[in-house]
Amino acid sequence: MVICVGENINIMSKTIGPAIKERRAEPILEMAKYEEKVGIDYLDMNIGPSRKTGEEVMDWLVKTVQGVVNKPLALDTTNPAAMEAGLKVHKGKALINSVSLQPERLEKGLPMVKTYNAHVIGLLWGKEGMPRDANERAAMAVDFIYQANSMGIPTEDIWIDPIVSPVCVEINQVLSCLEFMAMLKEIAPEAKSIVGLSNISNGAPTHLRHFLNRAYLIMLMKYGIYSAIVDAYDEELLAIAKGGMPEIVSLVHRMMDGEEPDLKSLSPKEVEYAKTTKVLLGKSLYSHSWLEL
Ligand code: THG
Repeated sequence: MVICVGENINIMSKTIGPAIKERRAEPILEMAKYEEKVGIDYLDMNIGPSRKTGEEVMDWLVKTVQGVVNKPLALDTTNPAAMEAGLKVHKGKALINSVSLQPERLEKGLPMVKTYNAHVIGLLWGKEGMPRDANERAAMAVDFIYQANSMGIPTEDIWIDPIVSPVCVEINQVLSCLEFMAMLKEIAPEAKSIVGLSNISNGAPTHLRHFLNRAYLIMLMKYGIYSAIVDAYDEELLAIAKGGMPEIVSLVHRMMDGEEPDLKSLSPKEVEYAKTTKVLLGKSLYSHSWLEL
């Protein structure tokens, strides 16, 4: 079972963005109720940097959504004042999305985690930006956990995010996140983990994105991923996250162990997963037409 954080309420969405700006609750509530209905565990409230009106927006959004759905929220903003405004009105234990390893982020973020007794996503983004490989991710995770623990934040409340990048940009980063997931279990077994799953398919043709998202989730599951920020409208993805489709999961995991299945012996759905897994393992080169090759 993978804990699912619904990504759909975000400022970049064509329907939700304007609704947030105009404080129109209806489209947001419709989406929130849908996310709850399909079994989403946390709803991400992504308002972006929202420099000017962040506090007002987050206060309104948290109250509005928790007025109709009985779920904890992930407060997704880089504006610390907006974060705090959301935490003040949130019911239950919130998930702070996120605190990075940049010194000024840690300084403002960690005290809030403590004050509001929240969960926190530890985003592995440091002074020099994004980590380059699994070892840098491991070192940053240890650093984050150490600094949070020193503030009295228990490791169980820390959700480490290795920062997934698009497969069409950098296959080495795709592999490095997988490798890091295996390492995290050794370094800090009590820590939780999370990824922004849809990042993997950013830049891919829209109708093909879910193939990449689903296969990558299965791959991360091999290393015990705890949670993922996901598209709540992808039914097949949610089924996988909740323990369904065991044959497909087994096929992908066997391929990760080196098995090379004969595509002619597979069902059409299995072929989709097998081809996508080969791309995500770096064994075939990504191109927008990878499923047709
Ligand atoms: N880690 C953490 N938080 C995150 C991310 C992460 N928050 C933001 C993002 N990454 C996860 N959320 C999304 C939300 C939407 C999309 C991708 C990731 C997305 N949306 C479509 C698009 O932009 O084309 C559709 C937008 C729409 O709804 O119209 O791809 O990595 N901690």
